[in-house]
Formats: sequence, structure tokens, C-alpha cells
Amino acid sequence: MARLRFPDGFHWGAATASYQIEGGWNEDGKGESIWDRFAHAPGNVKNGEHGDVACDTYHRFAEDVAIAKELGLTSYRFSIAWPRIQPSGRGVVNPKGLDFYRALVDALLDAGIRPFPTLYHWDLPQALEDAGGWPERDLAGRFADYAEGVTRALGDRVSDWMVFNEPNVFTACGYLMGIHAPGRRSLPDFLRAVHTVNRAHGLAFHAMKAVRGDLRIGTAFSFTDCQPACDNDADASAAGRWHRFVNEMFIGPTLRGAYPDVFREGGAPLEAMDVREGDLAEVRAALDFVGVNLYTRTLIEDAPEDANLGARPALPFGGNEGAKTDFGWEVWPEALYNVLVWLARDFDNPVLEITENGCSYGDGPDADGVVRDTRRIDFYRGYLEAVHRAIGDGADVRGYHAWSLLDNFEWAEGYEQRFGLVWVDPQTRDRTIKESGRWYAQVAAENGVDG
Ligand code: GCO
Repeated sequence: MARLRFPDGFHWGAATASYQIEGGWNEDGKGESIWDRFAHAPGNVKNGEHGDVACDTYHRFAEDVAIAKELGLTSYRFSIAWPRIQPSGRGVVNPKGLDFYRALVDALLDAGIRPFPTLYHWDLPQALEDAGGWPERDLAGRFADYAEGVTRALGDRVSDWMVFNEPNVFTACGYLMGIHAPGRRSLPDFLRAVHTVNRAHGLAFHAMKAVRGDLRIGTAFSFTDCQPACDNDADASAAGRWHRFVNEMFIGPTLRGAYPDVFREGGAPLEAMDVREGDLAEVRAALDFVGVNLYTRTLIEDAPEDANLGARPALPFGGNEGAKTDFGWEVWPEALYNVLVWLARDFDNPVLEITENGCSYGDGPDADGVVRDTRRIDFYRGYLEAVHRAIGDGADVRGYHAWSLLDNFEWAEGYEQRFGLVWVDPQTRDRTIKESGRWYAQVAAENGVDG
């Protein structure tokens, strides 16, 4: 009997994303995405790797669904590749692209698993980037048209949707730091991209609801628990500013219709973001749930006035007290508890779904072909205990999605970082359920975490 039982009907799921697992990068009429272009350019991805084949899910999705069913998952989070649906990002829909996602959704439904799609997990049609990308205001309308078209096609069999995955990450990494596609490094471009993405989010939400008012629509926001590096007022104040910047720049406009004060101070950012009269009324959306992607905490120290964020190679992330994953990320379950209770307290107790949480460990098959990834089991046990405690303290969490079902393409890191409950052989792409997958199946079966 599980020591920590979760509420009846709690979803036990796993998450993936189109560019990271599908492959079939140019098959059946799919258009080029910014990640195809970025990963094909030398020097952008470790070991020159790319997602041309990835886990070959485009051809092997039935295996993935069968594994999800074998693990007893009740929910499968995946993403829809915009360039498979509209190769140039606008106009005519590619029927073969829709056919792929219909087949995936039907296989999940047949397996008794909730299909839980994200409309955008970073693979923008390259043609739209060539036209200016997310800094361009009119991309918001293009995205809403795409969202409406997919909803019309799949809304009869998919009830729960996410609009974006981690808007703060893909705008910062893609347009400010240049470490992700499309590899641009421009503070003005980043600020305009933030606002276009917020507008795209609101327009898409309302367009989808107009197609079917009974859909449940949210977004997978990336959050981190911002804590002061040292116990002093300056660091505590800096941690508060960073929290409002990274954690509220999207959920704030969406749920409150306003940017957090760090954007309004001085006025320049709102003008630089091209925020116009009436925009924020379009952005505001009463989401049916808030998706929470979280991995660790962030320790913040007060920086000198002249600190230039855009010049930093990477933003602050994680501390040094906890154990580190193979990716160097601090294991800190308290971060998830703190973010869940913050959301419950500050946003009027919204419905929450953990849409991503997981860890990278490189454990591979032993001589018997068994992957004994006990560190991953310890990671999940600790974070699930934190979720359970947050639920006990009032957070309305309805589901948990392990990142990831499969070892997959980890963006600029290529395939070196392995997050899967399932090992994917680098040559054959054959799948092997890891010990952590077996453990997670037990959690799902018992609706709770072991003693
Ligand atoms: C993200 C993305 C995932 C990552 C995962 C591990 O948060 O960057 O949603 O695509 O692969 O989080 O970094």
C-alpha cells in the first residue's frame, strides 16, 4: 500500500515534444522548422547532433503508446509540430501532418490514455522566422489561426490542451541569449518577442474556445523557486525582482491582464515591447489550468547596477547544497513545493498540472540489459513527496507528467542528456523500460508513492 496516496482521479503521465522525439523532419510535406535550421548549422548543437530522426516516433509512435499503456499511464503529453500542419506557417493545412496526429490521438484513446497536446514546443516554421519571427506583432495572428485550425481538426477527440511550452525559455534562449533556435542575441528582439507571444497566447486561447467552449485549455509555464543567495535584504529584494521577471512575465499578463512591476518600472520595457492600447485585454485568459514545469531552484544575489543580463552566457540556475544530476542541475524538491503553494496563494488557487519534472542521468543497460537508474527513482520520490505535501497544504494539483517518457534530443546538448523513463538505443532507437519506469508504473498503479 502506498505510503503517500494522491487524490482519486490524479493523472499519472509522461511528457515529450515533437522536435525532440519525432524525426521525420522533412517527411510527408512537413515544412522546415527553426530547430531544423538551427541544428543543421555547425556549432549550435553538441556533437553536431540534430532531430532529423531523433527517437523516430514519426514511424514508431505505436511503440511509444504501447509502452505508456504498459506503464499504466493515464495521460500522455506530446506536442504538435506547427510545420507539419502548415509547412510555411500559414494557409493550406498539410493533410498528412494532421493524419499523423489523428493516428497518435486515436492510439492513445484506444489505450485509455488522455491525449494531452501542446500546440507549440519551440519548432516555429522557418518561413515565419524568415519573416521576422516572434518579435513580429503579426505572428500572434498567424499562431491563433494555426491553433484554431488544429482545434477544429482534433477538438472532437482531444479535450485538454496546452497552448505554449515554457514561453519564457524559448523567448530568452532564442532571442536574448541565442543558445536555442533561432540563435538571435538582441534585448529589443527578446522584449518584442515576449509581448507577441503573450498576445499569441490570448488570441489562440479565445479562438480555441470559440471553436469548442468545453475544451480545457492551459499552458506549460516554466517556473523556478527564486531564493536569495545570502541572508540579506539586498539579495532578498533581488530574488523578488527575479521571481517577478522569470515567473510572472507570462502568467501575470494571462491571468491578471498586466505585466509585473519589473516590466513597468521606468516605462522603457513596455514601450520597447510595443505594448499598445487594448493589447492586454486580448492577452488576458481565464485558463482552465496552469501547467507547471519545474526542475530546481534559483539562488539570486544582488547585482551591481551595471549588470548586463544580455551579456551573460546563461541565466542563474540552481544552488550547490543538493545533489547534482548529470546535467549539473541541483536536486531540490522544496522548489516544487514552494512554487505550487505560491501559485495556489497568489493566483486564487487555480487548477494545476505538473506538466514537466524530471532529471538527466546517463545510466545505461548493464550486462543483463537492465537500466538500474536508482538515482532517477530517488529524484522522483523526493519531488512527488513535495507535490503530495503541497496538495495537503491546499494546492489543487490534478496530475503529474514525468519529463520524459523517452531519452530524447535535449536541444543544444544533443542526445548526451538522458531524461527518459525509457532508454532509447542511440543506433537502433529500440526502447528499453528503465527501472525508474517500472517504479513509476507502480506509483501509477497504486496512485501513490511507496514507503
Ligand atoms: C524544457 C523543455 C523540455 C526539456 C526538459 C529538460 O524545459 O527545456 O520543456 O523540452 O527537454 O525540460 O531540459
